[in-house]
Amino acid sequence: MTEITAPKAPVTSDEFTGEIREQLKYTQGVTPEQATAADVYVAAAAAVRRHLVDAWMKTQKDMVSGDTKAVGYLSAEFLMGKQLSNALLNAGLTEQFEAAVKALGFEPQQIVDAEYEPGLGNGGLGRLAACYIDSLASIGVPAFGYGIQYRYGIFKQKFDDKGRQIETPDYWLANEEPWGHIDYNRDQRVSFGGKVVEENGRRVWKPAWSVRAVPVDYMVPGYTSQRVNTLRLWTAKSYDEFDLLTFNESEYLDAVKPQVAAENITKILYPEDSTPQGKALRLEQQYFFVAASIHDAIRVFYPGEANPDLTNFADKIVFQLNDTHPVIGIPELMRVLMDEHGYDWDTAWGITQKTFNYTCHTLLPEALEVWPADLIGELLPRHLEIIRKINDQFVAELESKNVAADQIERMRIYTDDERPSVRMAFLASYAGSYVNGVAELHSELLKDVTLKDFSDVYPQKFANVTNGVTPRRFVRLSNPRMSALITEGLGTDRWISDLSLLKGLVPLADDAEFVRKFADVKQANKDAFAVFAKSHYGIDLDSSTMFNTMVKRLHEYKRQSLKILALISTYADIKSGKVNVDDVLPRTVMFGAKSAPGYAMAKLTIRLINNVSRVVNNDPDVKGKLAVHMLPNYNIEMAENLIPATDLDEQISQAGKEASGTGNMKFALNGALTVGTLDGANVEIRQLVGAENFFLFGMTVDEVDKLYAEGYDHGGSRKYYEADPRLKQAVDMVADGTFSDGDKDVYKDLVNDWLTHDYFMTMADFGAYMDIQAEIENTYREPAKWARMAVLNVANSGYFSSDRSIEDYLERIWHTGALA
Ligand code: NTF
Repeated sequence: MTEITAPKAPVTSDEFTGEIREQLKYTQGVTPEQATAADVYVAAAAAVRRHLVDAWMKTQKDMVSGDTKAVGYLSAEFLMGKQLSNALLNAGLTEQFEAAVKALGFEPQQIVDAEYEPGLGNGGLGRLAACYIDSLASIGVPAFGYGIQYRYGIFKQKFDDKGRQIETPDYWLANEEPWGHIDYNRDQRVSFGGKVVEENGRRVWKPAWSVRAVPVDYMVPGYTSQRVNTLRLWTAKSYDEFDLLTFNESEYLDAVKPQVAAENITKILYPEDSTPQGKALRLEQQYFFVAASIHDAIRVFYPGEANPDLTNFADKIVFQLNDTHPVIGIPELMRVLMDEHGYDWDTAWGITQKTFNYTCHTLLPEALEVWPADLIGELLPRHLEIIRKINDQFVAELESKNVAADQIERMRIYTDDERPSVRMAFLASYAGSYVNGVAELHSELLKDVTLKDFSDVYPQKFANVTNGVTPRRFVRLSNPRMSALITEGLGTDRWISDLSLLKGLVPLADDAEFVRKFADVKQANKDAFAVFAKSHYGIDLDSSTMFNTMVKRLHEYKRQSLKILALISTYADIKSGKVNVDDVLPRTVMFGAKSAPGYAMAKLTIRLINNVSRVVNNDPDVKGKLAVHMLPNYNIEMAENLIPATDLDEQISQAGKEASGTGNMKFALNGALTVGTLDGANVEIRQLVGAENFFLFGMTVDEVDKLYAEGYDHGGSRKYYEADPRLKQAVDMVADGTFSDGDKDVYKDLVNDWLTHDYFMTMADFGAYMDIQAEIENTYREPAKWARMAVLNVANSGYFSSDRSIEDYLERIWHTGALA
């Protein structure tokens, strides 16, 4: 008997059909005969939402009246993905939905496809936030996700006829969006600019302009927890205040200008990943959503109180700062407590310190935000004063601890040089209670390198929480075939809410029948992806070949160029007859990657991949052996389809650069094997799945450091190029125009970088990478062995559930738990 714990349907299929019909008629005003798939999608979304409302209201009530501290997850990005299937799963209505839409004359997939994916994030950081609010709700922790409802999400990616990335706007709100509920009655005023004056011995901020922050609420249903939390995304609206003077002069368009400017604040998601742009509008966005959220939390937790006692604020809610983007919330809470509620500095400081914690998501120094002080001063003059005072207090504290003068200088939050600036990561590290990294290696490197000065002085603040991914979306929903097999193998579906139960699959790795079924599932997923790729991208995939995938943002440190050079080398070997074409393991290599629009080297790499793809795929000599595809517009939907269909996943960043990675976890959980370096969470994945079930290659962090010390990035790479004929040939082919119709100029910046700087050591790791590929091919030639390894990857990856990550946050950082 298989134990089924999945949510039970609250209504029958007929009843749910009736509810959808009602929505069609009374909300949308269409008859079932008139209804399109888009109509049915909106109606189904509204119908499932109704089933979540009671739990949503109860959760809010219990959160405010109970004594369980809530979590406010402050994040500039929430990369949610489509909502319908997840809402149906958690409401227990999946089968009823399928029956209902069939009764209305549609296929379920048509309705799911009618939803437009919201892309309110760049990559891992935003997707992690989405996984975390799913887990908070599923564990039953009262929580708010607080962020921004951008009107334009991450750009849509296309390629032109030369293979270059073209960005087009993502106007995701062009059609009805049934999930977000805009609540004009819970708005907040957010002000900017102006000056600070002295009034009765107090500093008083006289802002120059204000924006109306209006919340758009999304339900975040927990899986089997009966809890529904809130994702509150703020949108900027102008106040209805015309500049009458101008208006009287009948300069109507001038009079509405400030209004238009106000609404620009939440217009667009900045498309840089890991390398923030210090633009004023970005600081406006950050302050806008954080200020609105802090005021909102006070409104929620002290309802109707004109003079609330905020000394217990940190017992009501703890704010997690998702990277540096929301760090301006620290001086904002200080300001609110002092200027709006009359607390003295020390009281305000005590509350603020207890309220905030900071998660760092990077190791790249350039990704730690630093704002010019004059920009902050112009936009938020009172905040700059507070930041400077925090800095003074900090410096005094360091002096009292006898920290050396040069170390204090390095640690300053406010740099007192000719162009003073504010280091947001340092502000967060000093002002918050905890600082955490996102994988064990990353947290160690934060302590030893990136934030070493801080960990030396405040060692007790530093913690690790290894990232995780939600098993609902990234296993149960994205891989139904494997999910059914897991449930069959374990005799229960409880693994969906307790992923550690996957361990129970370990013995089944030696059960030939189970392993065969597992391999069949993978094959079925590959076949399904081939159909998906044909309909979405118009490409033909041969699902009898190995599916080898590299999907993530395009960044030099992630080293897509290492993969493409290896491919070129293999291609050249087949062409030259150096390897017998019959000995080549047939492979389909798929890339998916967006580049920041202004990141020239990344864009050039995309162009190269597209052109290698063009040359290889059109060459009859390698047909059936090697195919390369750059799939356009990598997004959550593609991930959900491609990851379950992948045999081999690439996690080949230079050691010491990828903070964690979360794609790596999704692949392991879906039975792909990983080829990877000892970087980020790869280290923990390998430990857990077993070194024998992971294809490790490349230099370690220490070896990388040693090479830098030897001056590698000042000409050291050339030696590797000269010494390895395979590498030399691959680089030469890029240089000689093989992938640019003979034009030697196209890739010269890439080639030049490889041979002179190669900061991320692609050349130095190339040999090891080629060697491991040979081992991978030998293993893949033994299907039963490969499938067994894949089963063991799944069985031992339960640790990478975001439920476990949230439990770690609760225990190590937030010190709170689920509602009773
Ligand atoms: C990213 N950081 C890291 O690059 C990934 O390794 C990590 O898995 C995710 O965060 C989630 O923790 C960023 O995107 C940023 F912006 F912080 F650089």
